[in-house]
Amino acid sequence: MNHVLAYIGLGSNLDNPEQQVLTAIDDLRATVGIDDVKVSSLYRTKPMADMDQPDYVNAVAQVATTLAPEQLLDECQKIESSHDRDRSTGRWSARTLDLDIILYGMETIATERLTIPHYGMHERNFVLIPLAELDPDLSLPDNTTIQNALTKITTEGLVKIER
Ligand code: A4P
Ligand code: MG
Repeated sequence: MNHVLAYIGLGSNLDNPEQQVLTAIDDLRATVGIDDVKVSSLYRTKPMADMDQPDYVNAVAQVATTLAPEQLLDECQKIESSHDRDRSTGRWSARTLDLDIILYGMETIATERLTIPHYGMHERNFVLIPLAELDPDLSLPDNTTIQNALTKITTEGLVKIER
């Protein structure tokens, strides 16, 4: 079967965020239909929009998958649930684990459940910097490149976690 390279953004700011992200990576590796996983460095980041919540740990995983986009989303949401993600607390609230599909090959998707590329990727240094680490030559579906996107952001609020 053909594999698609997809990129998944991981984020956590509750209940030992670093551990949440590391175990979520193990969960991705254990998922049927995800056959290869490469992970960026982990970064400690300030909450967007100066929200009054704990710092996040963010990373990006590159996955080679045979899953269709909505199937991949199903698997990501199962992993979030297994990390006791509380969905009743509203958008942008603190969370144990958030998995966002950033890119799915070169596809552009706009359905009720999925917007790909992820709507916030171009403004988020904690997405762009790990993406560039995984593939510095990455082309984006809008015919721009990761290198071009990087010229538009700063490293403010972002610190690499040395491991
Ligand atoms: N959905 C649509 N497109 C996608 C996609 N590409 N990937 C839908 C994943 N899901 C997608 O998501 C709500 C719905 O989005 C899903 O049911 C799915 O059908 P959610 O994870 O339940 O809600 P959310 O994460 O609270 O909302 P949202 O808008 O995804 O928030 P973000 O953009 O994830 O932002 N600060 C730092 N430093 N680091 C962070 O990671 N994250 C957030 C949340 C806020 N501040 C942050 C960070
Ligand atoms: Mg989300």
